[in-house]
Amino acid sequence: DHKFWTTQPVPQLGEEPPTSDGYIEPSKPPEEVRQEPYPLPKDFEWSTIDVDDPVQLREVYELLSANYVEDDDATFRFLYSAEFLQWALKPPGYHKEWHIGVRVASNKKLVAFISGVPLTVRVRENTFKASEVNFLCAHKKLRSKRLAPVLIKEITRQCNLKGVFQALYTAGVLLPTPISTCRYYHRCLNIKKLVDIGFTIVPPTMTMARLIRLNKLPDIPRLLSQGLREMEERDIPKVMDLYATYTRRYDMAHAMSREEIKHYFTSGGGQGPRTEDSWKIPREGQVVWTYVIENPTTHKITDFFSFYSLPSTVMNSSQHDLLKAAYLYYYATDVAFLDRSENDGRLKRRLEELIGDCLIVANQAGFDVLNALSMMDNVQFLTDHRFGKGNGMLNFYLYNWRTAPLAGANPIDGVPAGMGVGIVML
Ligand code: YNC
Ligand code: MG
Repeated sequence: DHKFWTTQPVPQLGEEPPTSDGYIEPSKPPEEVRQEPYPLPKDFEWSTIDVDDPVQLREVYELLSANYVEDDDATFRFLYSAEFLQWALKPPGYHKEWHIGVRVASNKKLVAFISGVPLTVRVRENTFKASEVNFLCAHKKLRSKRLAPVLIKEITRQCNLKGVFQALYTAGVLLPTPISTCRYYHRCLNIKKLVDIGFTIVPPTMTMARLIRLNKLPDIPRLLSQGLREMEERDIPKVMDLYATYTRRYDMAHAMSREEIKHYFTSGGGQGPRTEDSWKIPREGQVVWTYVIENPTTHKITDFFSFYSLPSTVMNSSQHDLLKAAYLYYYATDVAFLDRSENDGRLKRRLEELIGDCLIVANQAGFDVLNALSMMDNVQFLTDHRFGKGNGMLNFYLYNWRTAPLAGANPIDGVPAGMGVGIVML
């Protein structure tokens, strides 16, 4: 029984799916929102984190690197870089009040964190402002002390003070009540290393050499001749249009402004001037990688794809400390805008071409694996591109918003290719 979650404006487990969409609790005017921070256990104090201060950013980085999300077997732990945290926590319109820390009063050590960033989200036919809540973390020594509910209530209060009453979040744990549950898939790139660290195995009916051969990728992207190159600032208006049109196909999408397109696709550490063949140069500290296809004759941007870098600490290998993982981010293609009759398999083929090049680029850049979830249109290419089904699941949640579960997205479980979740959470 969820002592905390039963008190919150979320659909409770086992409730009938709603017949119409809408809020659970009405919004309040700012003066009716609680004005004082929620009380913390004695010996702890609230601390707004200034992520522009390298010292404070470092403190968040260190808290997360030792205490954030691990896989079920405690072999890997997410290692978000300081550059990544800057990028994720400071999108256009961010509020520093939504970067909330908890410190030990006596020595000021940072022991817990939660964050929100603003976004405009569309869920089916409703579009509203919301907060994307992420990086909830309590130090390992402070677990099971009911600190998480206090952090969640405080971030809710801070969102409410800015007039935001809805939120979006993901978690591996099952809470009341997911709008969708996606599975992680993994495309192995560096087979030898992934076997060494126990990320994957050589199946009993195979040899290492054969496994490597089966997963071998070309050195050069196939779509170079069709105009593949890294995205540049001048592409922003065209990518924005393509993104907006393509994401209409999903039940839930992030309505991105021009500034957000710029931020999420062309900023983050390591961004720099592009040269003709810069796709093959891995840049230190780069967080997000975006490629467009510019038709050489019409100069239209017909497609794009992107991925971000999120390594994990390898906790029990004598040979390797770091799993270099790339995660598939957003993509779009104008093939989707064709009539259904004209389209007829062309979308699937185009997505396979795009993701094929995404794999080549990620491999050339030195990533060990490309991860993707069973969301967006991913089910159309996961199997053919040799993504393996992972153990991890990710639940998607909305706070203070009712909607029926989003279309399923797991072909392996016999559900048709989903047009459900269209938002990638970092
Ligand atoms: C979780 N991940 O169920 P009940 S994901 C939400 N998200 O409450 P305690 C969680 N709730 O069931 P611990 C949760 N994990 O009794 C636990 N809970 O009603 C609930 N791990 O609190 C749990 N990061 O403090 C229970 O638990 C209550 O000491 C128990 O702390 C939890 O960022 C945690 O996985 C996660 O650092 C801090 O385990 C700790 O275990 C930890 O006794 C490793 O809490 C890192 C980790 C979570 C990653 C994420 C999204 C968070 C979303 C939070 C919900 C936001 C709602 C919207 C707010 C804004 C609204 C507006 C406007
Ligand atoms: Mg606790």
